[in-house]
Amino acid sequence: MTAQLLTRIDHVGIAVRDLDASIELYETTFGLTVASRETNEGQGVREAMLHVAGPPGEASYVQLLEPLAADTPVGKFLAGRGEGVHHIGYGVVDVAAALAQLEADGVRLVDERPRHGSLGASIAFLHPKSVGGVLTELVQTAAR
Ligand code: V0V
Ligand code: CO
Repeated sequence: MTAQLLTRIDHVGIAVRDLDASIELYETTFGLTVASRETNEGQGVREAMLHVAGPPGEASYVQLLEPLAADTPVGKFLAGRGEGVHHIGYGVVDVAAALAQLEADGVRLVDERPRHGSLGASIAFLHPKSVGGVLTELVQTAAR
């Protein structure tokens, strides 16, 4: 048996064409509140985290992602599939340790090392071809 790596659902990442319009949609439809807005050049996105549940460090969010350019992961996704669910971000205790274990288990990694993510988190992506077609993100939240 494999020890449980995923501790919770941190966020659902949704590819959108217009970040401001999508924030407005989630605010007015569901009453959600924006917890953060960031531009992440390394990931090629402008994004917002809308809080759904839980206290900081254990919270879950909807992450709305607008591409900075066509030739970025979210830009290519929008061109190929249109707006919709782009990835799932799961909480892990230690993202570097999780990557090492998954790589040893033969899972295809997108990121060999953790990257900078929203709200100060350390993140890393697993390739959708290794996870049943789902782009999967590991999230280690910032130490409080
Ligand atoms: C592509 N594919 C996907 C997919 N994107 N499948 C499921 N979900 C997705 N989101 C499939 C695509 O349909 C193709 O399948 C195949 O992968 C190759 O697609 P491609 O368009 O040629 O794309 P690639 O290979 O150039 O790039 C795909 C990967 C890329 C997954 C490697 O999107 C990537 O590096 N993603 C990780 C970074 C990222 O997504 N950043 C934005 C979020 P077929 O047609 O061959 O079957 S940033 C974020 O979440 C942050 C900052 C945060 O949470 O804090
Ligand atoms: Co994400």
